Amino acid sequence: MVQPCNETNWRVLVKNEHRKGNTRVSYTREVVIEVYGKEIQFFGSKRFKLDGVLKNMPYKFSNGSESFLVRHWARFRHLSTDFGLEVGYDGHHFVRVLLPNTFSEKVCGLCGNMDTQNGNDFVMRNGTSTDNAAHFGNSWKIGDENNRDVDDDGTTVYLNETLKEKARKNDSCGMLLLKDGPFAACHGKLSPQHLSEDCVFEYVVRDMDKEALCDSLESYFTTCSADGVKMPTWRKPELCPLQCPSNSSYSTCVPETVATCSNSETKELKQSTCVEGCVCDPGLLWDVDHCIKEVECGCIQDNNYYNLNESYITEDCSQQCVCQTGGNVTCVSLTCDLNTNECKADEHGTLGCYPIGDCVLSLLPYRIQNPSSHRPFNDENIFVYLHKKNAPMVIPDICSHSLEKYFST
Ligand SMILES: [Ca+2]
Repeated sequence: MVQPCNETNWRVLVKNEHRKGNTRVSYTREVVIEVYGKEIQFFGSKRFKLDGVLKNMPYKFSNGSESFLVRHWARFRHLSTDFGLEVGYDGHHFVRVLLPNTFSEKVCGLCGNMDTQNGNDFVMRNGTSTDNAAHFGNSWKIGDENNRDVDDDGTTVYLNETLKEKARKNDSCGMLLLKDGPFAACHGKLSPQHLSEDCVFEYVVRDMDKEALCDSLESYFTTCSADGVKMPTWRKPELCPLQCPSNSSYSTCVPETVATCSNSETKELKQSTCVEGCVCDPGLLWDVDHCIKEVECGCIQDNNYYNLNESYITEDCSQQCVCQTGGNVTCVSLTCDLNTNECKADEHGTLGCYPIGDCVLSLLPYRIQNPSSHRPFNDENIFVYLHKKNAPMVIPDICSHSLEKYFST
């Protein structure tokens, strides 16, 4: 999505998916940020992954002058680095990347070159320009072979004219253009013309799903807010209401410095822009997605945040700890013999002590269901079979890796 053109020290990637059976629109389901040799993954969860390990927010990384902070900011999972890169993801569809002006013309990718000129952003990975959006997008595609290219046959999607007219009405996408509407204050900063047509397209293509309209209006509002534009609320009880948890209320401007359990961490942040979201009643602290009293705050240990009563294993698997009231942590020693075990995260990101080499090969005179873990061995009635040690032979606990790596051919 965004990366420096001539350096490889950081980049922002997105993974998209189709939803509700509609293959004409894609949504961002995951954002991956690579910085300082670390990989930060944001997805629908309230937690995030750091190098594959699930962690709570806030999380602070610090190594000499290199630092970044991962935390919740209103609806956003938010990353900010010491060099000014900021990435926000709402866990649903909206991603934003903010960079200081010093990066102007120095970034490449789907977001363009940040030189304030609109017409020159379709530069492909190989450095050549194109006017074909599919070619442009496909050139920046990475990852496995299953990520198929977008068709570039040049055909335009046919949209029903009656529905387009409906989508353009003042109570729908047309609201973006209203000179006396809720978004008017931003018109001078960011022209709504193009975005309102995108809104019409999205709304119709997504079968007049109200969520499509809300996504578009919300995107314009969020982008303008990031630019420092103050606007009245555009939400109404019948139009994209934002439900706030108990003891909190909706605000068009939740500041970056909102009070949380780890307030000391956020004090050093600059108070610049705001995002819409929920703010706690006086005296309460924002904790991920609800408001709590100070006594309900969790614990900060080695830059990690743990919720009250949360039990966890330390990063080296040497201790099992529990976070208790007042930020107190009590631990017991954990035996993880690293000669026969490894301290690692499983596929869900949960840290644990797992036996090394717990997979064994067996020769069996019969076939077991899972086709990926067995293969005929010379005599067709003998099968080679890869399974977990001590797993029952009837419904086997299959090893995740491929059988093929055990054979040289
Ligand atoms: Ca540009």
